[in-house]
Amino acid sequence: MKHLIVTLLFISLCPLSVFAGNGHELWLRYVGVGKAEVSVNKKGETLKISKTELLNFWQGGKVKLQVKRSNAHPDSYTITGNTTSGIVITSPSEQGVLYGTYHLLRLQSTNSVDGELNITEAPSYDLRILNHWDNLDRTVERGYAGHSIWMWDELPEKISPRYHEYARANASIGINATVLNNVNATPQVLSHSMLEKVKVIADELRPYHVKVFLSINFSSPAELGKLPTSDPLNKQVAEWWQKKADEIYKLIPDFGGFLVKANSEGLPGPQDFGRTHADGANMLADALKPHGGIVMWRAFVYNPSKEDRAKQAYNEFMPLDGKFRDNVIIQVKNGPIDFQPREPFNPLFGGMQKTAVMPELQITQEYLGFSNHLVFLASMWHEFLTSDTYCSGEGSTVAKTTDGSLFPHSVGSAIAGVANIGEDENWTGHHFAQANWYSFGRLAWDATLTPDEIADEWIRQTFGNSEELVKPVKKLMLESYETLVSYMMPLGLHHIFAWNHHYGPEPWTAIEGARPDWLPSYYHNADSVGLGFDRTETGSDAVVQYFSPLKEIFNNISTCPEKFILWFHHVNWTYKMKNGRTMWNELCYQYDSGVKDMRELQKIWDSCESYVDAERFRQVQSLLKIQMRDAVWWKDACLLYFQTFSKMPIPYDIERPIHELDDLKKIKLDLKHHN
Ligand code: BDP
Repeated sequence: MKHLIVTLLFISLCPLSVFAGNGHELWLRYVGVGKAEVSVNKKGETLKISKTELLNFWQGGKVKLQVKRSNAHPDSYTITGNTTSGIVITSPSEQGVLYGTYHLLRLQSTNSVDGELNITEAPSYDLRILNHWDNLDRTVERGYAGHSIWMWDELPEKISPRYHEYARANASIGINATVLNNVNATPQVLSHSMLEKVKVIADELRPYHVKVFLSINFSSPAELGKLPTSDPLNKQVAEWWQKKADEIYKLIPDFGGFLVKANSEGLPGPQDFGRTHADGANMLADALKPHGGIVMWRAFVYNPSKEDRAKQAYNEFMPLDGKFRDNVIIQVKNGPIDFQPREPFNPLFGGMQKTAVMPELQITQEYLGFSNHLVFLASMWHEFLTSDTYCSGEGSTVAKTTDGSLFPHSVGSAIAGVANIGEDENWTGHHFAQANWYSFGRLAWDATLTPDEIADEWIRQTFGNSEELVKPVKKLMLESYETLVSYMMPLGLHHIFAWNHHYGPEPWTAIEGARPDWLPSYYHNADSVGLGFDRTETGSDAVVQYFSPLKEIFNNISTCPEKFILWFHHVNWTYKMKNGRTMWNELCYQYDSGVKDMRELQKIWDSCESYVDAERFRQVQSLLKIQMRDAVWWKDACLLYFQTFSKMPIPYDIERPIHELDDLKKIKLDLKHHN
């Protein structure tokens, strides 16, 4: 009984802790009632939010919030003072004060409010944007957390409380924009009735300074406007877009602009009319320009052709460098193929210098175990952002080529993340997938943060500050990415999934008449000699797209980093790796270490049982079992299949396969569940 009373008391004191176990509060699990006195120097919706958050949750005394004009970045802020004499948050803008407010609350939640504060922060990227791949029927392409949070059927009349919660979560990590709908966009999204719904969402997100964008379909003038063509150089077409832009901005004065997937995977685009990507992007940019909107034009283009798929985006876009309007940004996926577990960076980073380029990361785990696998993506993104392109000598990291430091563009800098958010109670399906949403926001704000720093603050806010918990969970998170790469696609292997889903291993898939570049053998090239894609000078010559000395480093099998060796080389089964093993043996040991490390990660999580609420503990525990089984499945499938080419034994000191290849080949996933 005593226990019950204490619990009830606790719950009534901490309204946000009622759902302690379901994860709905994300990292915003502020406990206790605020004891603050908060003053503001201005009126404003956003400032009011800052004030309320602090009144509700800040335990440390006086806080002064001030918007003060300056030449600093509009989103920047300073936090000074201490809990005795009071704290001052200053920014040139209301949103900057809001970011400072969440920073202060983060310090509180992570037990880091210490002595005199003297913090100055400014974002790495101006535009920190989520891309939802949400369809208007509320299905989510590559979404693994339930249906879309956008309730189009109920809008504009009914407003889900989720919009406001979503805006708050994003603002708390500095995300300041969102594309509401799928890049595979239907023209209907621009119909007037849809725009009225979009307006309501925009109104809900605005106080948190989250700007709304839409993905558009390039054929909209013909399909929605009933024009005879959607040719970007046709006057009527350009006028149609201008009118559409006027209509949008009348409803949403601060609308951000368009995201465009054109001439990609069967979608329409300017090339249907013999025009270039620049013609298409510029026409849209001209329509948005008077309203201050921008175009994010995607470089994810490839066609079945003799040319290596990894080279195609670069070949298509490099000749257009400098030909885009100043309110166009080219949105480029981190790797040259497609969000694989590990890819080298796309050479358009550093390559395109006269046009603004923004990275597109995939937060949703399309190729990394959906919402079943625990993988901390800050590790992958850190590797990507700190990769040296050498485009302006040593130290020209991908981050520097895109954040405006090497190539400033008037449109500003931007970074996008494909959202992993759905209507699941915990937003992301897996509790640890919340950490990937969190990491995207934090890295977009500060691209120099390390995975260790991000994991540390996320764990403390999400699970608590006990060192007995923080230490092991951090280890689990920091090792998860390498573990996944090892059991799925080590040494630079890529795209060895079935062609119609991206979950389990199917390196053997052969479908008559299928596009070769959608089949695994296109990528792994297993034969009696070896394994891997020859992208050297004497192969597809993809290496030529990189700057020296990287080009030479990748081109030479003895200097190519082994994590990419099968990406750039067709390697003999008996090739001697740096550790003296044959390539075949190393492949086996890599898969085996993935499986072994997974077993360790399971143990680590179990050891945390007494520090985590039962609900979250059990859910993660049961997903780790699935992940463990999947790891063995990947290892057995890939080793047994590649062994039919290498004809070499699996080293005797590693775990024996527990499946038969023929049985594995019979597994056909229920796509309704997985896709
Ligand atoms: C691929 C996805 C597909 C997306 C496409 C894209 O499988 O669903 O539409 O990328 O990014 O990875 O456009």
